Amino acid sequence: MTVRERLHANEHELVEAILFGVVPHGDERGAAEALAELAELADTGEFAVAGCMAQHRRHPDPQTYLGAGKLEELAEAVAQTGARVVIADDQLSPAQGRNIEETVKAIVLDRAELILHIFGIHARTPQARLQVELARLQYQVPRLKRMWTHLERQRGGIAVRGGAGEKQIDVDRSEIRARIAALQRDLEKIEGRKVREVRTRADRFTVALVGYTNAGKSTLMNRLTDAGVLAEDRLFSTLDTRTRPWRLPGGRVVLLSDTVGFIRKLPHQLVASFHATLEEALNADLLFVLVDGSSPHALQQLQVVEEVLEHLGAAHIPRIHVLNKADRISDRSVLTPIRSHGGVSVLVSALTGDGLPGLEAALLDHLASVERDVVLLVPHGSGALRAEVRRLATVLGESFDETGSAMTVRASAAAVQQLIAKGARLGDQGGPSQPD
Ligand SMILES: Nc1nc2c(ncn2[C@@H]2O[C@H](COP(=O)(O)OP(=O)(O)OP(=O)(O)O)[C@@H](O)[C@H]2O)c(=O)[nH]1
Ligand SMILES: [Mg+2]
Repeated sequence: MTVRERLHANEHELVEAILFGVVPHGDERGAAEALAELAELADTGEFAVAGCMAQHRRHPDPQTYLGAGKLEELAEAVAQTGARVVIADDQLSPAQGRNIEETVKAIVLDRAELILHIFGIHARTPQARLQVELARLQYQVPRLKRMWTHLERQRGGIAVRGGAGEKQIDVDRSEIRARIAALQRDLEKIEGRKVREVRTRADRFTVALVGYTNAGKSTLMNRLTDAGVLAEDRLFSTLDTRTRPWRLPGGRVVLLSDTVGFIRKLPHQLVASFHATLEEALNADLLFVLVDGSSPHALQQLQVVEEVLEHLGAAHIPRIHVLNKADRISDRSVLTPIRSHGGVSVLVSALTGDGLPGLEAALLDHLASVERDVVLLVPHGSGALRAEVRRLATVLGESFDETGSAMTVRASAAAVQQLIAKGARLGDQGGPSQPD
């Protein structure tokens, strides 16, 4: 049952929230885009949007984020609508948060806390749960406030610890620090296991699906493999990395990884604690950078994804741009700026399956450019080894003689080494060599 269903079952109304943000002068489109995305986040976080307010300024006010007049307007809107929550489009400093709360008399959340809240709702695996808890505590340490959870509305409480004495704050802070250390230890253990798991498949060509949240990564993963990953029209449905074999036409199997999506202004606490999850995917040999081609913000979203990839040290990994949701694009000329962004791009619909043969062909082309063709000799009676060759390499041809079979294959150096370790021998390009 989703949180929304659970709340409806409990007959709890959605909590009303007013959104606000600071945007540069003259950037009307930027303002509308920023607040539209924040509204989507608020919706995913189970809030009902009761109003939006953008202020054009060069920089947010260091003390109050909004200017004094705008802050009053926000307070009036809260009083008029009865909204219990206001949500800022940026991460607020602890002082900004406190000052707004005092004037506006509502619970103040910021973009980072809202995203952390959504991650909290969607975390399913033990690793994701620990990572979210770690990120939340790290966000909390300098603020010492109780964070928003969906239980909040049931208690009807205010998310701020009111009037905590200095002593209490010290106790809380040291408790939080101890919990952070414990979480880090637990996560290291899980990550150690994952690293070993990833190493065991180093000989397999791996493609990672990366992209803005809601671009359709999980839908494509489900189409291409039998992963059965949850895909839905909500932000951050996927919080962990899942890797599955993808069988290409011709029998070659590569691995496909689906992982957590990116977003503008991703809270740095989350990037830090999800580093291991992302790293697992970023060990890939090739990235499919998925873009929702039907979104009016496709180009900006692609730029955000590229920034995050660079930040994660993945700028060097070769990539193919996958422009998704082709079924929803009527005017394909809108894709020109994305296509001219560089590299190979393929238009697909993960929903209908349109364009997937083109994607497979682009992958095979890429494999042809990074792998080499060799002849592997496999003695008679080694059925398991032949099957392994088919899994790790693309078989281009095969001939037989009395010693065994000569398989002409296209494979990475790592895969060839692995196959030699398992008993294959390197032959001439011509065919089976004489036994020595
Ligand atoms: N029309 C259309 N909808 C699509 C297509 N691909 C995905 N979707 C829809 O887009 C929404 C998001 O899809 P997901 O696969 O969950 O997206 P994701 O990139 O995994 O998102 P997160 O895990 O939340 O980051 C779902 O409602 C999908 O049905 C497509 O090709 N066409
Ligand atoms: Mg997903």
